[in-house]
This record gives sequence, C-alpha cells and structure tokens, in this order.
Amino acid sequence: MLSSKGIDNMMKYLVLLALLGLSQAYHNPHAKHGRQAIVHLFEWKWNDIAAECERFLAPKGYAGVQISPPAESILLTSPWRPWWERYQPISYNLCSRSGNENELRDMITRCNNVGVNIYVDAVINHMCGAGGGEGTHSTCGTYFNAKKMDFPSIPFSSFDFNEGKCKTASGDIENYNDINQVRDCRLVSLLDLALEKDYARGKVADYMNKLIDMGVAGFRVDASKHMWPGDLTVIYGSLHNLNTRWFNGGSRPFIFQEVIDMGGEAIQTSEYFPLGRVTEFKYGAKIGTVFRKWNGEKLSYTKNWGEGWGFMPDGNALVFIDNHDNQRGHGGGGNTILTFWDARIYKMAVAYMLAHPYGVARVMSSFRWNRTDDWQGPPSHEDGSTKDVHVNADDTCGDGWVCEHRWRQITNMATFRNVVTGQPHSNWWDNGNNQVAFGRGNRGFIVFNNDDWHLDVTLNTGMPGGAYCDVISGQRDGGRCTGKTINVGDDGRAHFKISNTDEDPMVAIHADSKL
Ligand code: QV4
Ligand code: CA
Repeated sequence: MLSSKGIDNMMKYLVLLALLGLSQAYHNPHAKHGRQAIVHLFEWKWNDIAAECERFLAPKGYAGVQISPPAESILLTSPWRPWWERYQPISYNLCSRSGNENELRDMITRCNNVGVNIYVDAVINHMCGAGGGEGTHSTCGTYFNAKKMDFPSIPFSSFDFNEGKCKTASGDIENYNDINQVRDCRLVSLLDLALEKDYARGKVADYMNKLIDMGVAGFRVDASKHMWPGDLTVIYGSLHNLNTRWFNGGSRPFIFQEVIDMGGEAIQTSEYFPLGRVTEFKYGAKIGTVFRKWNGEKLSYTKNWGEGWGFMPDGNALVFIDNHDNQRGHGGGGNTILTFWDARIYKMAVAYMLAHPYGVARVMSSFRWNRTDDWQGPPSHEDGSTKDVHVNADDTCGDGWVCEHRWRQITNMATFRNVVTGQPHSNWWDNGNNQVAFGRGNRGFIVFNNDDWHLDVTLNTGMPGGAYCDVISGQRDGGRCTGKTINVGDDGRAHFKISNTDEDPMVAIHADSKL
C-alpha cells in the first residue's frame, strides 16, 4: 500500500509529467514519411509552391515549406514593391503578392496530398508602419488609415494598439536592453498590437485558426521577441488542433518563434522554450565564421557542435545557415553569414547542417537581387506582379530564382538527413585543422576538406562493406553512380581523396547510395 505521502509524491510526479508533455506539444513539425528538412520558398507564388511540392519536394523528400506571409499587406511604391512590404499587414484577408485565398487553399491541399507540410510566416506583432498613410494602397485594395490606427476590415482601432504603454519619446524601440520597450513599443515604427487584450488575441487566433483549418501544419512566429511570452501562451492555447484530413487527431500546430539572441541582450531565447521551438541565430553566425576561417576558427573545433557550442537545447532549436533577413544584412548575424553568393563554402555549410543531428533544419531558397539594393522584391513583371519560377532542363532555376534547395549537393544532403534520422553522431575524425569527417551510426558518413591542401586518408566510416556513390559529386542512378564511388571494406574502413581544388571539396555516402 502506498502511504498518503507516497500518493502525494506520485501525484506531483504525474502532474510534472503532464506539464512536460504539454510543454513539448508545439515542438513537433509533424513531418510525414520520416522527412526532415524544411525549405523556405521565399516570395514564391502559391501556384508555384503547389507545383513544386508535387514535382520536386515530395519525390526528393523535403518535409515542408515555410511560405511568405499570406495576409494582405501594404503595397509600397517607394522603393518599388520591396520584399518587406509583406511584413506590414493591413488585413487578415488571405490575399497577398503570392496569390489569393483559393490559390492558397489549393496549394495547401496539393502539398498535403503529397505529404509536404506548409508552415505559415505569421506576422502578428504589428500592422503596417505608423507612416503608412491612408487609403487602399494594399495588396487587395482594402482601406486602412495608419495615422488613426484604423484597420476596418479586421477590425482593429487605436484601442487595439500599445500606444499608452510605450514610454519612449519616439514611440519606437530605442533600447533593446529595456524589455518593456522591446515588447510594447514599435519595431521600426510598425504599429504594435496590444496582445494582452482578449479582443486582439482573439482576432489573431481567428486568423491563425483559419489557416489551421485549411490544413497548414504550423507557424513561424515573426518578431516573437517583441511579444510577451504570456500573451503568446494564451494565443497558442486557443489554436485549433491540426486538420484531421491530413494529421493525427489531437496534433498541436508546430510553432517556431523568431527570436534573435546572439547573447548580450535583455531578452533570451530561453523564455520561449516552453512555447515552441525557437530560431537559433548563433548557428549560422558561427558556421559562417568557421567555414570562412575567421577569428582563428577551424572546422576541427566543431567536434562538439550543437549544445557544446553554447547553442540552445536540441529539442528547442530551429537551425539554418541564412534566412531572408540576414542573407541581405537585415536582422542578426552580420557579414559572417554565408549565402548562395558564396556558393562553394555555402554548399559545405548547408551539407554540414543537414548531416549533423542538431535541431530542426531549414534550407533557404532565394531570389537574386542587386546587392546594393537590399530592399528589392522578387523577380517581377513591370506591374509589380511576381514572375513564375522558371525551372531549367537540368532541374536548376532561372529568371532570378536561385532555388538553392534544388542544387544537387543540397537536395542530396536533404535525402541524407532522412536516411540517417535517429542515428547518433559517430566516428568523428579531424586533422587538427579544417579537414573533418563524421558519421551517423551505420547509415551515413561525410568528409570535408576546407584546408588549402589535399586530403588523402583512410577512415572508419561505421558503414557496412560495399561500394557507395558519393551524393555530392553525383548520385546513384539505378545501379550506376554519376559521381565518385567510395569502397567501404568489410571492416568499415574507406579511403578518401579530396583535392582542395575540387568543385565541392566534400564527399558523402549513405545507406541508400549503396550500389
Ligand atoms: C523606418 C525607420 C524607422 C522609422 C520609420 C518611419 O527604420 O525608425 O520610424 O521608417 O516610417 C521597413 C523599413 C524600415 C521602416 C519600416 C517601417 O526597412 O526602414 O522603418 O519598414 O516603415 C522586415 C524588414 C524591415 C522592414 C519590415 C517592415 O527587415 O526592414 O522595415 O519588414 O516592412 C529585429 C527584430 C526581428 C526582425 C529583424 C529584421 O527583432 O524580429 O529586426 N525580423 C522580422 C522579420 C523581418 C521583418 C520583421 C521582423 C518585421 O524576419 O523580415 O522586417 O515584421 O532584429
Ligand atoms: Ca509588441
């Protein structure tokens, strides 16, 4: 028989378990078929995303897509249609530069039908800038008056904004070390919603619930640092379960919150851990420094990559090499951030991320811009409408679309991540410099040469003996390998030669690339 004290302790333990369970409810991406990587199709139109899910993402094994904000936003003409107009909502009508509500619904349905999840970039901290004017210069012609804080289509009025609460003279955030300013004042003059009010919370939740009911799997929550965790807890708590047409009953939406925490600011990512995952901005900043070999960093120092480098706990992290902000100098990271403009080491960094077990990984898919004009919007026609994504015969993209996710080395590493899921980081090797190798149990192995000399070494891969196709220089095509072949002996050892002048100075093999 248990004593009453014993029962009491047991009850406390059960309550704790329940809380822990709940606190992980929003951390699961609900990926299908063991797929792992998410791709951000920045500024793509809904019709193009639907086609991409069917023709590329599902067959290649991408888990999901982060889409650009789907709500109606301001339409700016000076500068001409900047990409960032989408971060200034005017209404919650699903009518954006990427398409209308029917096109959005069709995309969500078609992607779900091939097992590719859709994650919505939710801009819920604010509406448009205070200087946004009055009229119908919005993506679908909905009237608003920024000066009066009047957004009649929702409706939001001045009562729904944080006016009285912000204590700075400008009304804008002036000091990031003052938590109250960061959360109650305007981020670059954007009209700040009073999310402690039931009415405003309800309108935001209605918007998100409409998307959940349409079939989305979760949200990137924009500017989370600028919202009180307590307010977000209530909003997330009022969200519906995911649509059971595609997801298990009782599934909570996947939430990943944008909080830039490079250390040294008053607000830390840890405040958001119980609520959902959080963007780990240190990851891309550090990996850029390592691959650029700046500040004396070496690839060999990444043996304990992940939490060992002071990153957040694995179960909380959403990781990426670059995002739509820091690839063009907005947001966190500075000039260490690697992008497609530095293609050779960028591919290595993305491969490293996809091979490594830490975090939920997001691949960036960009459009080109004139590098002195960081505001430039997506490839567009004269009238400002976004161009179709052009796909070339060799699977790459053109007409201004970069499609990093279609680069063979990156696509094949997204597959690698799927094949090695659940396997431990193993068989580490390094030369004390910038040549390293590691495996994922007996399912995959990768070797990098970021030194200025050749690599020529025999390593224990941990893989079953046989011939494997390197998925960086090529891929398995039936029984044939279009790239280098790597022979693994029955003892698991294999010989690797990688020239520092190779197009891609790395080699990767996995269980499904066995010939
Ligand atoms: C400017 C001045 C203000 C001034 C105002 C006067 O900066 O001080 O008061 O004019 O009207 C654009 C302009 C910006 C302008 C603002 C309002 O670039 O100069 O203010 O509009 O008119 C994106 C862009 C921003 C853009 C914004 C809205 O990056 O440049 O601002 O969209 O269009 C912090 C945050 C983090 C944020 C990051 C960029 O903690 O949350 O900055 N990241 C997210 C998104 C990002 C987006 C927003 C947040 C806002 O990833 O893309 O900002 O939704 O680190
Ligand atoms: Ca705020």
